[in-house]
Amino acid sequence: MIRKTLLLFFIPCLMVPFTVTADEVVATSEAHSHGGLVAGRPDSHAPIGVMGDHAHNAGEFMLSYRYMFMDMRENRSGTSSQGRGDVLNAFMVAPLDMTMEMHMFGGMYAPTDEITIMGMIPYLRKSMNHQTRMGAKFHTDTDGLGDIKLSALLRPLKLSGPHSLHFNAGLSLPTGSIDERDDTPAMRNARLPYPMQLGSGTFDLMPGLTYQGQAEKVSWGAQTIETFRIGRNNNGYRLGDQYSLTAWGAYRFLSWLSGSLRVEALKWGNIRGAFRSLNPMMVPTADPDRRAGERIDLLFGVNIWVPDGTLKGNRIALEAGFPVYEKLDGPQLSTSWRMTVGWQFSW
Ligand SMILES: [Cu+2]
Repeated sequence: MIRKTLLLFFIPCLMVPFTVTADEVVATSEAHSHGGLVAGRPDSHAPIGVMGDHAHNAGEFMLSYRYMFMDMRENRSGTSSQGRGDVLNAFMVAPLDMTMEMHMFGGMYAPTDEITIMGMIPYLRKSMNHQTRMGAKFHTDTDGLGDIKLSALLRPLKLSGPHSLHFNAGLSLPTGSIDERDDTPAMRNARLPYPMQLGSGTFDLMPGLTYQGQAEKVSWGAQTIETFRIGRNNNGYRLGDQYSLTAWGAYRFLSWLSGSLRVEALKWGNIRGAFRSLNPMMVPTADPDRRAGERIDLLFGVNIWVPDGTLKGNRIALEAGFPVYEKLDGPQLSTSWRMTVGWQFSW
């Protein structure tokens, strides 16, 4: 349903480039450059779901807020879906659906043109519905601080022309709880399985590389960011490493409005070690060998940038999408759709 709504909304947007005439004023006089790029346009930032997409020039600050939502439903094993009966044949409990919400507060500052430092503080809320083999349904919830991320965006070379390239050097701190509990039919205040925890419990290195390019009406970019977990956490396990590769294109409809289309490929591993308090026979989310997967998402976005007036420099953006391919070491809940909405202001 939501997938259809997204397509119905965005397909007309994609048609606009062929119908709209050039009626815009490019605010070039006000534009400062991000590397070789014009910063004063809506698509000088990547779609809002991409983190660490742009560096700043010396002395610039930025504040941001993002709200992210992810909806997961139906179990999947490999690329085929599994009914709850299939899951309950092998486990005492089947997850039915899950939602994840994140409020993310971010700050950026560039002491020099070559280095931008960035911090992100997430607040998470997770909610999962289950059914037992006996037919009872129950619900678990967690919320709290997630893993704080610190990054340096390094731009050692200025590319000639409208191109920009930077390295992402990120570190994720184990500030999110890995001791979340809630009531289940089997036990009051039970330890919750891996995907309901709020953090990795380990220090994680997040290296990456980001490229962006611009032309008159269009822009494009690509980014890869990896997550490598270090050691084991206090509960004796390490989440799987993650690999991501994304590429996008954006079209500037108006001086203040752009639309984007993005593809993101994700791959993540199984858990090493295990938390002894979790019984992997009880529910698939408690099994460290049923966490890995890979996915390709298609995402549609809108960026708005205020070129003048009292709100000058504010940005508002929305991006939403869904998987077009998904393969899971399951049974594992399948991603139905996700979205990010955000606000950014720099000075
Ligand atoms: Cu910024």
